[in-house]
Amino acid sequence: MTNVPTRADRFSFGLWTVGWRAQDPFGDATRPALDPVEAVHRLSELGAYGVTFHDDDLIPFGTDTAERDRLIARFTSALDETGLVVPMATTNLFHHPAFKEGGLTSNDRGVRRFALRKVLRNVDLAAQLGASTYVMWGGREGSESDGAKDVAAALERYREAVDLIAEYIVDHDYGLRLALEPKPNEPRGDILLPTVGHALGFISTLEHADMVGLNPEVGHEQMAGLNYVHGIAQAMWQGKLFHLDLNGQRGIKYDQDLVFGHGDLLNAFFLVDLLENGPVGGGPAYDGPRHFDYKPLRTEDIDGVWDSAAANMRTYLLLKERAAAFRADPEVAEAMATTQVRELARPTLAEGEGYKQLLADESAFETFDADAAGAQGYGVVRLNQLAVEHVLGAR
Ligand code: ASC
Ligand code: MN
Ligand code: MN
Ligand code: MN
Repeated sequence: MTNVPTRADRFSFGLWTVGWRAQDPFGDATRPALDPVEAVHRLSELGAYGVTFHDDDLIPFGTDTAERDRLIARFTSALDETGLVVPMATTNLFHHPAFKEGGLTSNDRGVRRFALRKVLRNVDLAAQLGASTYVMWGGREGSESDGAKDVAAALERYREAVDLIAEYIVDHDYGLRLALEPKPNEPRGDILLPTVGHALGFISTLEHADMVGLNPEVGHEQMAGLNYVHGIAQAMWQGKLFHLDLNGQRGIKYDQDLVFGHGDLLNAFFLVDLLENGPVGGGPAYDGPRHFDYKPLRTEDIDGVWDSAAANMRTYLLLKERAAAFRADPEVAEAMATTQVRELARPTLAEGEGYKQLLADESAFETFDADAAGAQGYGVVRLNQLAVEHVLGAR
């Protein structure tokens, strides 16, 4: 059977995804705790190549050093036994009550210093386990009242923190890159760096901007009503798509963390097409891990957890196959020609042309037939319908 995941597909999962016990604000956990060692073995059997973690997923908050070493050792053994790798790690700066007013941008300076130390400690572990990306998701960096948070000062502290972590990585020659993960809200009423665009703007202010990029999550952009494919396309264009969190979300509501493709399926199709095949006008495809950050539904037992993990990968591979068929379809090529989508890759100015030549070109303005341009059809609906039909397996 095709569409069976292999290591070459580079699928990875957070320990916190399959390990989520499904506690929510209205009810208790519905599943028992999952041993990270078992998660590694099961993910490996399902065809994943990597596993990622928050420090606290692997080493519960407050664990003493001897026990910490033991937990790391048995996790490392599981990695060795299965061949699974750790492409990415991150810090939990959101669970403990100490972080209720923020981590790296808490109003309390002691909390900020503690948060920094917690990050640096886990950066050491990430490097030790061979990770190449370190994610920073600031779930508690934000506020509920505009009176109780000085956003400019908070961004200064955020910048100070990211600069320090980057400097630490450079000094230790860890080869890690930092990836900021935007989210508009939840758990805070409003979170700092709420979207891909905000985060890109922030990165441009950093001392080590070259080693800081993004980890955009499907649902997080969609919670802000934004088009994830557009965000990813811009991140790729700016060389900032260091990593990504694949999942599903249905509209502007709480963070659903559904299985990939179980939200906006057509957007997921165009996403996989972009990641796998690159922009239609040319340019590189995405070459990082295909990482899932989803939560198995609260209705599921442990079998349902593994079914949902497999569903993420299978859906991705099916969409990859559909995207390849879409790109190879002569009727799609014809429809694309009508939309002129590939014509956009051609520079607006000719080689060596400047505004003087543009002003001298009467065909650009004086004799340009704007009415004819306004009357032409682009055939976008036909192209989109062909995409729908490929997704539905009708072509
Ligand atoms: C992360 C990350 C998230 C959150 C969330 C925690 O590291 O990428 O989206 O933490 O999954 O529940
Ligand atoms: Mn999410
Ligand atoms: Mn995420
Ligand atoms: Mn999440």
